[in-house]
Amino acid sequence: MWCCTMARMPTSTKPETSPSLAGHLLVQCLVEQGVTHAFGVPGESYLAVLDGFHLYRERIQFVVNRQEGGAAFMAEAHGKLTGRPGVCFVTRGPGATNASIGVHTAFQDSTPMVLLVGDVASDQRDREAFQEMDYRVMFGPSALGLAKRVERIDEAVRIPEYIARAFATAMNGRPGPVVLVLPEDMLTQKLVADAAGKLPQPLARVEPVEAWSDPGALRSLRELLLKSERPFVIAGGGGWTPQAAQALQRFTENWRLPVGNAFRFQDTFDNHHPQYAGDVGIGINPALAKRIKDSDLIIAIGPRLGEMTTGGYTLIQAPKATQTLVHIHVSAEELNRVYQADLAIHASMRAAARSLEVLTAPVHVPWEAWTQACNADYQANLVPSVIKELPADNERGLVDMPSVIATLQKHLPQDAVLTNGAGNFASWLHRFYRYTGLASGHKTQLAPTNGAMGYGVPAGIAAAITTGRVAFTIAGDGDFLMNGQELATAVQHGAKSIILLLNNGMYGTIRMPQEREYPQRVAGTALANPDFVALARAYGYAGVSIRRSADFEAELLAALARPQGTVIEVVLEPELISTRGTLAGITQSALRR
Ligand SMILES: Cc1ncc(C[n+]2csc(CCOP(=O)(O)OP(=O)(O)O)c2C)c(N)n1
Ligand SMILES: [Mg+2]
Repeated sequence: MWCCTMARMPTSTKPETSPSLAGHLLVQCLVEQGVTHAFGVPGESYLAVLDGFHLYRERIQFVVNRQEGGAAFMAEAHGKLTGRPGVCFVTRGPGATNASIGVHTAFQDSTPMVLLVGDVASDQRDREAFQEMDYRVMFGPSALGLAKRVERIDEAVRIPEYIARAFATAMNGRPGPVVLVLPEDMLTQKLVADAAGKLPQPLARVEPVEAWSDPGALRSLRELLLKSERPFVIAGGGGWTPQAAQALQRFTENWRLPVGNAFRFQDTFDNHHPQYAGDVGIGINPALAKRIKDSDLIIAIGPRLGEMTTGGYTLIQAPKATQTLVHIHVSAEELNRVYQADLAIHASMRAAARSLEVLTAPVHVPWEAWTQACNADYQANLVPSVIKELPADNERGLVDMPSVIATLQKHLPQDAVLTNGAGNFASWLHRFYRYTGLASGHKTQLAPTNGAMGYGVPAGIAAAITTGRVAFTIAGDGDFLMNGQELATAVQHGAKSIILLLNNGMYGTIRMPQEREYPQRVAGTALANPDFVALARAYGYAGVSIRRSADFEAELLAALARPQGTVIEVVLEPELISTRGTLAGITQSALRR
């Protein structure tokens, strides 16, 4: 299993006293699974676990958050970064409900995660005791659910079994979240030695199980490729490692295939590669959308082929694509669920990529020009659209966002982690930033495929805490305030992130279709914002505000150089609603209808 470089890897291995409570054993089991950081908000329901964190403080850090939504997002981001389950602790009812957004994100994004919930004592159960709720009903597994599995640990002696199962379940097949419920009285049980005088011991670290591609199916894939004229690879989904991404690259190079990255898996395949075709997501390059429609063979390696990656199931029609469809996925349940594929291959990404890279390619393929044209479309889309209605940077706010992204590209280190939540502000990054592929050794994008607002700020902080790499977040004014309180978490833990906050005074993503459907009838989308610079400073971040794109470079360099985090507020011209047009343009075409 691969892992990130741990910035503050604890050193000593032995606790100063031995574990004596169930809560201690639980933390000991997490340490055995290789967990170095757990995120959470405390509750009186799991004080014995907190005591376990104290006992094992040299080996595992409990990162205390300010809201469980932020904590769950940080754990999810940690899972995305490392490929191992991110761990989050919350208390019952209110804590668990707050954390649910991170569980949903881990589910839709196929990220391994374990949420542990301190619960009411067993002798109070089923009376609607204080903050009691039914976690199986709330998080209960289903095809459209929140968690892969929900279990309760009733006996201290079985903690090692439940933790090992939770880690295996979170990583096996399609990765996802597991919820473990911890009754308060179970956590305070004294550990009892067995007849041989031995205390319960953690089970060994679990590794995800590989699913190998069927050799017959690979032969069929080769035949489909040899019959194709315009093949197209879509890569993405969970479960990738740098080695698997390298093997994917060799496969696509051997066969000269164009590759698009699925929605918010933009770092699966290197964006600088001459066969890269662009990201298959929201605000897709129209030329790329046409390529996908025109292709005669789609090989989806890893992604679920969700609504955002398929242009609302139009680029690839559900349930039966007009193109020949090969779907390679790590979960048997996902295959032939939404799409009836012409060829479905059940394999983990590591195994699939290793099988694909040894699939013998012919010396010449007929689609060389097609692949080059796909890349040319991508390159052309990097050239900013001319938005005629806008003057140069004006007194109302900055307009040259493409130059801001170009400055980022120039100065961020190659392994910087870029994070974002949900909103039109992210489209600048999605369209213009060129992510380094996972093949170079690092995951560089943390972004929610479930479109959860408020993800970017905690994800950036989690990346800083756990990797020590440069963490850069782009946020909207709406998005930032959903989890801005986690700046306090960053400061408390000595973590630094750089946040570019695009302030357009509105929930622009909603205002855009509002203007299209109900022109000039603004309701519920305008925002009166706080002083973001003062707010950042109050938390202990540096705060600056700019109105001209020319001022961004100096502020970015200053932010990279300073020891603490920085919020760079960009006062954005509200007309600049997307990378391709203005609000006024939308109003005019709506009124003409
Ligand atoms: C948790 C959550 N709540 C609501 C939404 C719906 N939503 C998507 S984008 C958006 C507005 C984003 O506003 P802002 O962050 O200011 O970015 P902008 O669109 O202005 O660029 C809203 C309300 C969501 N995706 N997630
Ligand atoms: Mg906004």
